[in-house]
Amino acid sequence: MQELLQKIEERRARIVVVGIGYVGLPLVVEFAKAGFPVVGYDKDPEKVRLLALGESYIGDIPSSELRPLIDSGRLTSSTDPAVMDDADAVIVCVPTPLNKTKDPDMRFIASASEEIAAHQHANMLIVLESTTYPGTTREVLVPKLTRGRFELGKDVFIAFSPERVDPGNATYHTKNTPKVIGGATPECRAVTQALYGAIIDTIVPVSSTDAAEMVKLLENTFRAVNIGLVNEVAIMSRRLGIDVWEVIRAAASKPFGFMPFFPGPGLGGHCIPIDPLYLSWRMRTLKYQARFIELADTINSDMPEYTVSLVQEALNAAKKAANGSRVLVSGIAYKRDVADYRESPAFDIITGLQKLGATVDYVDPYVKEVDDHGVNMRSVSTDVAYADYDAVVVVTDHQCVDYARMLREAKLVVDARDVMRNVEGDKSKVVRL
Ligand code: SAJ
Repeated sequence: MQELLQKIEERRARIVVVGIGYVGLPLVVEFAKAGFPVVGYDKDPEKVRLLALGESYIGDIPSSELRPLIDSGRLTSSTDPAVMDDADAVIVCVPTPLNKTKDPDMRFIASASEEIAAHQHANMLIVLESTTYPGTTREVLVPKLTRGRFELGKDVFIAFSPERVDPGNATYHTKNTPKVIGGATPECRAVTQALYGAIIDTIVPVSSTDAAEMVKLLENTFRAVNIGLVNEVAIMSRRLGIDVWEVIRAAASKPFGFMPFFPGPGLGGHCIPIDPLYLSWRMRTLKYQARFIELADTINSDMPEYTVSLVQEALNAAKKAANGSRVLVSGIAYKRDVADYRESPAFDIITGLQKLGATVDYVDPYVKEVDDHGVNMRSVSTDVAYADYDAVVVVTDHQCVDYARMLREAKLVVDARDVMRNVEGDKSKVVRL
């Protein structure tokens, strides 16, 4: 352990980050900036090629930050797992999606741990950052990475440390976001704390890898359940003839004991709709039903269909059938000001409108084309003539869109993000969630 601590102290520890996506890339940058020799390892040759050229493919990381690190030789990339042969620390940042039956898909974690085991040597630190169910590190990684070859806390160190990347967040980045760390043993936690302490301002140690795994799931379940709550409050408010957006903003004036969440057309991204289901799945194996998680998932998953029904109602009020109408979806990214469209509710909204017989286009300044969830389309031009459509539905509230022009030109706007609240104009043609 001392030898490893020494290497970390002297910034000589060789670090391999497995998976250089929106979590792994900022990590390799921070470690390289701190002076460590770092390899970004990924199965995707395109990411490896772009990183080697110092060309960023993640919105939050400018290429200008990558190039000097590549030129210095401290940061390299590879598709060859053999780079782990002389790694002192391996950090796993691979996806943890759900499969078709909404159960955890552990394929990427299993493959990464197999590869680490195949290239493992004494005195390695392995940290799992991928969001997963409590018990994964202890039940999957520890057996595979000790297996009678290495002794935990002596010549192999294993920990879990959840990622807390918020894509598009201009304030919080890897370095200034506190990092929770749980070690498989106290020695494992000490080594992990030393490593992350070299690049992150605040470290938050917890007592076990299970606790650290649960911290992350609580964080994201907290969001999913509260978003599900306000989505249901939106449905209730509409039936009561109350403006839910006004109510939430007024409730947010309470300086304590309240945190505003806002309704929307559904829950997107590869974290919030997915991570809580890792916890509810785990609880089912223990014969316990995680009711809040499942209820929130039901409500959040119904929001795209609810949004489609609002469009249909609004067209009907204008004496138009959805069937044969032309509808423009404004925004296909899963949240504002990002180009990521994974699990975006826009897909179900588009296919739902098409099932009603509407002709649907989408416009998104960040997403030129999509081929996902049964939708294969190109964005129309951002100077689209809104008047060409019978209805425009705002699904993503990108800040760069000219909503005043949309309000002037559109015949009808279904506003699922309250973007029209402060826009001057004829609000009689706006239907709000
Ligand atoms: N959403 C709502 N209403 C809200 C907030 C969000 O409908 O009040 C929707 C968004 O439009 C989006 C989805 O929920 O479709 C998720 O949004 P998000 O703001 O949680 O953003 P993510 O998924 O990119 O990132 C979250 C992180 N976000 C914040 O903390 C603000 C954070 O929870 C995690 O670090 C990250 O997931 C992760 O990787 O787990």
